[in-house]
Amino acid sequence: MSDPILAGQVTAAYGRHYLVETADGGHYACFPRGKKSDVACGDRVTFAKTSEEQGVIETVEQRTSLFSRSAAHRQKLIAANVSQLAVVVAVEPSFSEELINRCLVAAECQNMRALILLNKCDLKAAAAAALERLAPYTQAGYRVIELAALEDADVLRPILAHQSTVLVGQSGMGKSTIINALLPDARVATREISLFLASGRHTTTQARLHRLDADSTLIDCPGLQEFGLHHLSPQDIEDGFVEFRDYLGKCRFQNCRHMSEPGCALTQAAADGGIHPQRLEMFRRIIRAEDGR
Ligand SMILES: Nc1nc2c(ncn2[C@@H]2O[C@H](COP(=O)(O)OP(=O)(O)O)[C@@H](O)[C@H]2O)c(=O)[nH]1
Ligand SMILES: [Mg+2]
Ligand SMILES: [Zn+2]
Repeated sequence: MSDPILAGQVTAAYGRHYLVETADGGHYACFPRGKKSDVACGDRVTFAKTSEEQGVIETVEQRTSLFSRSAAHRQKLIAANVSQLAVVVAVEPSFSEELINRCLVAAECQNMRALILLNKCDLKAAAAAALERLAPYTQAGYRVIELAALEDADVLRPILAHQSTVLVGQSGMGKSTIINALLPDARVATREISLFLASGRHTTTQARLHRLDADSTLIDCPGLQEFGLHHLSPQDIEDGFVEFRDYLGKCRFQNCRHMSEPGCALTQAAADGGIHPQRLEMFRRIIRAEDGR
């Protein structure tokens, strides 16, 4: 007799192992069939149940979104079926603005909502300066939420309600503190899952889906230092800077790359205040970096 086929959602990704949760609360350690692994945390899959606790992933359902980055010219899947990106930065230590911009572009290209969480606002002496650094994003229309997760993360609950959110950031910004504040049992659960999937090998999960309530989920992934966008075209990157959309198509040259061409509508908008000059500078930096591809 062939193995029964079950349906479920990937709630943890660890190398080529995935934890799949079924609607009745069952958990299975699953491998994808074949060598190629194109499954992400949050994916809805079908799998053949090969033993009491194991399965082989057969199909991945069509995704509503796929949040991903490139590394070493390979696309790395981070989270599937997410509606919202939350980028965590902190008052201290200093954060990378390039990383913020790259994450926002990746989210926009998947039609996700995006917002920025400024953590450690209890460090009052430095908080104002950190908030000031985020002015370009506020001007572009992104919400910036101030919080001190070590004290309280409840300010996030209404923002996370009815959404599937992926939480990203450099390490040290307070992602784990946020998860633990929202989900006190998360640390224990993550350790158990690592053991289950790795059969005792010492390592951490790549991404983990937490359920906040019946219709809100939060996908947590390890700290990111780099966020490659090789999988996107220059056109995608341009579209990923939302506030540029009002000006695109208005440059003197139809094929304007918005670098130093005369009559560039974006350059003009940055001079007039319609676009924050730092966002245009960041766009140019990303295009130059990714164009060497
Ligand atoms: N002052 C302050 N420190 C915090 C806050 N949130 C996290 N931290 C500290 O920042 C450090 C990194 O936090 P962690 O959650 O491990 O960051 P992660 O690497 O993003 O998971 C730890 O020492 C935390 O105690 C906060 O709201 N205020
Ligand atoms: Mg952490
Ligand atoms: Zn232009």
